Amino acid sequence: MSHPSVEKIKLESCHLRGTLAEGLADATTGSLNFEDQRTIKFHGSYQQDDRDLRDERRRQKLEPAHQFMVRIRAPGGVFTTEQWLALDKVATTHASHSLRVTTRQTFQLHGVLKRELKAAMRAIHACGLDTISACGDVNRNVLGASNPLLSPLHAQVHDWAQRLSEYFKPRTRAWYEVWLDEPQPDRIEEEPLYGDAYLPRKFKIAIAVPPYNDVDVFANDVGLIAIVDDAGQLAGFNVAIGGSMGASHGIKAHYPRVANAIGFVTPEQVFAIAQSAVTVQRDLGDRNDRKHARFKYTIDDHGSDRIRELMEQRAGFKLQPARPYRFEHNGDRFGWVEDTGGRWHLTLSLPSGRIADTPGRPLLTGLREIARIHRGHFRMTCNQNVIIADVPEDQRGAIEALVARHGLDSENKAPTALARTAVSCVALPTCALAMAESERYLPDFLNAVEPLLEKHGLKEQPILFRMSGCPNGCSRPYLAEIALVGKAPGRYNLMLGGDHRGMRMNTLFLDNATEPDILQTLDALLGRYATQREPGEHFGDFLHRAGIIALPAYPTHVRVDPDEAVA
Ligand code: SRM
Ligand code: SF4
Repeated sequence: MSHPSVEKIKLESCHLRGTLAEGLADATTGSLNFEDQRTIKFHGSYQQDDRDLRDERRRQKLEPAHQFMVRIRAPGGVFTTEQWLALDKVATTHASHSLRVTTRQTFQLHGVLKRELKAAMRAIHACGLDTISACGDVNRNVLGASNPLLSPLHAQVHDWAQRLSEYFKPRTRAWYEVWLDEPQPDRIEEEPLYGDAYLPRKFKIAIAVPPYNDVDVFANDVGLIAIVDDAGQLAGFNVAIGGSMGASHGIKAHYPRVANAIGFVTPEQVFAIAQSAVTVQRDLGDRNDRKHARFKYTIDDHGSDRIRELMEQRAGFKLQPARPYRFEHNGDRFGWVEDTGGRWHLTLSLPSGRIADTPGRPLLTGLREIARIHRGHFRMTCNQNVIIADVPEDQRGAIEALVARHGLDSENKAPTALARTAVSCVALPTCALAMAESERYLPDFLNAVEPLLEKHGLKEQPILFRMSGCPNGCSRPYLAEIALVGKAPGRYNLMLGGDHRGMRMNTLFLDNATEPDILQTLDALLGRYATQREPGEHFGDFLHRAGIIALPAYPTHVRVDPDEAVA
């Protein structure tokens, strides 16, 4: 039986209601029907199955072990301690006893059974959160710099992330009806911004505060780069468009792309310019081919200048020339830092963002204990880490004691700088698209690469490593200095030469490689880097200067020079 297209499903879903309420109530299966599996994404949830159990269940003629992933909407990635405890409760009552910090600064819960979904959603709502448009063809979780050192500006950026998220939230009441039993209105509401078919594809917005690009602003459909005036006040934002990581192995027409800066807007112009980008994409984006439907392809098909003109027409003003800025790096800074107001912030590196209790590592329990005494906030970072934020001086000791007791700083003490900053996507066993392991393979790979870094005296050298289980690029691997992109079980594409600021994409170096091949290659290259690098030179930059790799041949603008201030 052929299935209807996603466009048809959206149009016929009555603004994302579909038959979800009935499907959830059907106790004869743990699954939803095909259409509702698409519709539920807009509600922040994916139907999945445990891929470790797939073959065995098939042999036993059982339906797959259906379960749901739930993603929280958390613009700017800030949670109160009450919210932390509430999500912990959801994880331990309705899900797989883990909270997973994502590369977009929020939490995912895995393993929620269909019969538990409603209770989980209601508990999430009860603590002041929701999962509305955390997934689906709409604007997703808006990212905001998590750098607590720049507190006044951070607070403003967090506010912008909240407001943009709210502004682009669909108007449909479907989420409230399905999960909270709100009665359906007599007349279905309008969707003035999105229309009945919503967007052709997902849409992502991020706000960075130079000199830190911890949100990887150039990986977003719209990136806003905060520009500060001479008095330290927010002057406005440079606007970059068309970033996205998704690609396909062996298909040149599907490529990752870094966003290109098209100009500068004042704070008063932000909504208008962001809305113009969303509506240009809504109207011009490809609705026939989902693999060609992201804003980057609309931009490349029509030309960036034409898209800028259209955006200006719709916004009703001309963009000013982009202003200079400089990024130092796109990572997190671990350990304690004091902000300008005298409060303390502790950044803890987490293993692929996974917060669970495993033998000898009670991370979920430890962070729960901290949430019970902590008087500030928790901030998630886009590198899958957590900041215990806004700690008064007199509470540092108590928090430190809990950190030590539960081994929460073991990742901070990882033997190499590369391990501390490594990012890997979820992949198996929950991700339906995974071609190879990622999160579960990361510890083994880090152990294997550590002796090489030690041998070449590079244990403390910051080298950005990222791994994804398939070319969709959820860990933003194409921006890493070294990346593994899964191709098949135990096989990866080795990508090399991104920069440490999230401004230059890497290049395919080894295709379909096994771990021994990858380690042998890295051994040789790290050896050359150790002996031939210039003072302060990063690994990715060295690979380019030494002529070991060239820029990727993507048909897009690529930032050639990482020192270049404005594209
Ligand atoms: Fe992603 C699909 C996990 C960030 C590009 N992503 C998926 C799905 C839902 C698989 C699926 O469609 O069945 C994964 C669920 C796995 C699981 O079991 O949990 C998944 N993506 C994730 C997370 C959890 C990765 C992580 O380890 O943290 C991140 C959740 C972010 C969030 O909280 O919203 C996540 N995904 C990203 C990013 C990074 C970013 O946004 O900064 C990207 C690259 C940027 C981009 O959008 O291009 C990304 N995910 C994709 C794509 C490729 C999209 C494309 O345009 O080609 C897919 C596949 C798709 O949409 O068809 C995908
Ligand atoms: Fe799944 Fe691929 Fe995303 Fe990893 S990169 S979570 S394997 S879709």
